[in-house]
Amino acid sequence: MSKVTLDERRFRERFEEFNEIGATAAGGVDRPALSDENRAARDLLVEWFRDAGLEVRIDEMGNIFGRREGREPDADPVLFGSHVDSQYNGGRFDGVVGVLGALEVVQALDDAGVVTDRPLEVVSWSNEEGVRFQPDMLGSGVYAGQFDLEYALGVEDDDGRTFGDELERIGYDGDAPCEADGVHCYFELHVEQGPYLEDAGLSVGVVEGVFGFSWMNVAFEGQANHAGPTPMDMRQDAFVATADVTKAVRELTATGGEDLVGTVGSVDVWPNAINVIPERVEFTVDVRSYDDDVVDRAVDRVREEVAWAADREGLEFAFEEIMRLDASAFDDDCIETIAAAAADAGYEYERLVSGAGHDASYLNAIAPTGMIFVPSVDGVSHRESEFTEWADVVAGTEVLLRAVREQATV
Ligand code: HGY
Ligand code: MN
Ligand code: MN
Repeated sequence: MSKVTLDERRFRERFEEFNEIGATAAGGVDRPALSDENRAARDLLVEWFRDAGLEVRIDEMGNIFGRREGREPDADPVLFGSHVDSQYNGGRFDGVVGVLGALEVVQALDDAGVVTDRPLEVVSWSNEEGVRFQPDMLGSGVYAGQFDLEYALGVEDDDGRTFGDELERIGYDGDAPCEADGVHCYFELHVEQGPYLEDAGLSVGVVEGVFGFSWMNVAFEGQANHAGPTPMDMRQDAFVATADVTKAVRELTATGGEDLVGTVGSVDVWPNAINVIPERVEFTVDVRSYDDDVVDRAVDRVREEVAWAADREGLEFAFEEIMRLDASAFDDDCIETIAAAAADAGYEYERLVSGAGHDASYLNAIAPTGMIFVPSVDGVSHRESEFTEWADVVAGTEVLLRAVREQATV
């Protein structure tokens, strides 16, 4: 194959400019899905897609596609990208590396005058993070037929604003149907968000699959009362039950399966006053494993622990599983394409499984899919100090370039 060279300076300057949008004082970004900051990021991305000569289309879920024609316009495209929405006060690399890396790949091909057989489509998926609108990976989930459009557009944030209204407000309620219509394969470059590649001293990871996971919403309803005169045996304290379940989730991960992880990440206490016994607590539980049976058993156990805790404290409770994603093993051909691309680019690599969810999980249900990881310094992510050495970002993008070219050759 003819030589194609990434323009590292252009790529780095773009990455820095892009992450000025929603930049936080602590060096992270705050660009939650469909926020004004997310709109500004989308606008800049569309401008760059168009400057790169890509034909831009926005679909009904606000997913942004940039298409580059190949010699065979009717051939199914190679699709590659990630997401640009962020956590609240999240990191600058999560998702962005995969979208801007994909853009750099198509521009480097242009610079080299290389036309692929298959069309190429770069994509930025809506609402991958799922922090403002649950569940996560909503844009890719509708595209892959895992959620229907009406359900997704009706999902509400904590302030009761629907996904559809917010998409319209920021001007990204696109006309293109949000449905897959022939994808040759999908690649996603992403930061590992864990410690393994850094510990192994490697720049590239070949991802073999993604954990399955469940997201649960729990509510305990007790009685507010005065923190002073109320005798301990007269209390119905919603937070004590919450603490019991939190402890049980931690203990469950020690026995429920060797790769099982569990997190109580979001907790709302009412009335949340220093001298009032908590009347109501709403919280979330996130459990994950590469073994679906382990996740199933963990969900059942959490449900039991909630009921037991409510009974002990004399509370009402509500338990709802709001998202369940089975573990996904990626396509062997895509995995080997990435491994060969890493070797061709001169990078040692390690095969690993992702504990983080990705849009690739849903794409894997409709097209051969593979992922490339680059290391996260100290294994940190979903935190403003998230960092990946630029040389590693470039390494991952070199691998993406080769993998895309290989699969785009008929
Ligand atoms: O939850 C996840 O793993 C992803 O960041 N949405
Ligand atoms: Mn991500
Ligand atoms: Mn994330």
